[in-house]
Amino acid sequence: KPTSLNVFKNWRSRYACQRASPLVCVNQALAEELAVLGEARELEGLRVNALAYERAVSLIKSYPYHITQEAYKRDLVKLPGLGSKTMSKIQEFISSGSISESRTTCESERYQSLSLFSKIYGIGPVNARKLYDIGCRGIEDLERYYDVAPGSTIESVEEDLVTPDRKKIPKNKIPDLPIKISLALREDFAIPIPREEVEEMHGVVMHELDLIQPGCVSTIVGGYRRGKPYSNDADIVISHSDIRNGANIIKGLCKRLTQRLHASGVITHVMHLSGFHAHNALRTEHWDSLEKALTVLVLPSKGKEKRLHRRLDLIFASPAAYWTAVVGWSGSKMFERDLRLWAKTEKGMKFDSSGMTRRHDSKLLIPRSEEEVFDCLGLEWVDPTMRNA
Ligand code: TTP
Ligand code: MN
Ligand code: MN
Ligand code: MN
Repeated sequence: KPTSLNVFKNWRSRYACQRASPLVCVNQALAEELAVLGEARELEGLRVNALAYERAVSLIKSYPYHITQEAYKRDLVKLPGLGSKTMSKIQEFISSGSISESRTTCESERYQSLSLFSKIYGIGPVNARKLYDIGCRGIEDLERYYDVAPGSTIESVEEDLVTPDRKKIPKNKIPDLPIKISLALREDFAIPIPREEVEEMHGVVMHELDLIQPGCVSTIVGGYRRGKPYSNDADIVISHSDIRNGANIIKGLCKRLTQRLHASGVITHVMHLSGFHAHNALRTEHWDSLEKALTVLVLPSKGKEKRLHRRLDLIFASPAAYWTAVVGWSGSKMFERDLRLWAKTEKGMKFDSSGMTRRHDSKLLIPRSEEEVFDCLGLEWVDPTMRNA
């Protein structure tokens, strides 16, 4: 069904968290063409330039009309945050239907390699460039460099977290564990996960959790919640219904559930388990203090159907942090970035997945619903399916 234009009424707003951003927008081809330039800058370590393009993409995603010369002159020139570089690229797209720099970029070997490498979980732009500089071009080169054959068995867990009796491996001996796992399982990971399968993953996880701790509550977050028909992983935020004692109940539950699912063979690999130590390589701006497990799961087979390895992220929050965790993990990345920026610059508050605090007196605000998170931040409600900024 067509979305009412009224949903998009805030398209002029500076912050992505004030705007409606659908999964697929009216000017999708332009958005994708600009996104290439943003990604290329990011891969080259030009964060500020990348952000300018990412912001432009995000603004275009919220703009409800087809971008023509007329619309450009009437509306785009007045938008905050569209710089002259971006504007000339948009001009070029309006007159020719593509952006020449985006085309050249897509064809360049360097972009193709860096882009491919950075899609491996655990490889960021810095790492990708290092690999390129020592001569790596394709996935086979990475397999050689990291000494992983496709489908090979990788020591599946971090240290003694899941197999307590195993001899403790010093951390510096396995710095590339997530990368090795991602390489070994890349053929499975390349196949996107349909919504029904995300729901099945959620069902299996919550069934097991209920056996060790009844009364838990959960929300599937991430791209699934934003309406993506296919996801790269399943992200689940979990808490407990006991508002008074939930924080104690949740403590340590992430590790217990992960151990249990690993023991029963549902979780095959653990890339990261938080609360103990954090892999610097995996640190992102998103880091929060919640307990989480970044894992790989294989669903029990139905009949003779072979199930694929799937990425599964479990995030545990106390009842007080549940709704900020749900908002903080629903994304998109740009929506989250502007949520934090909005909270800080416009409201004198600090927002992250683990809570909202008023900065002048450090008071922690405890929302009882997702709507209350938006209320506390002085934001109009944005439906999760409109957070694809
Ligand atoms: P992801 O699972 O990495 O991404 P996604 O769910 O949006 O899309 P897909 O899995 O299909 O590729 O992250 C889950 C959410 O966590 C994401 O929607 C936003 C948030 N997040 C950040 O804000 N910053 C980050 O660096 C990461 C990794 C996630
Ligand atoms: Mn990466
Ligand atoms: Mn996800
Ligand atoms: Mn995820």
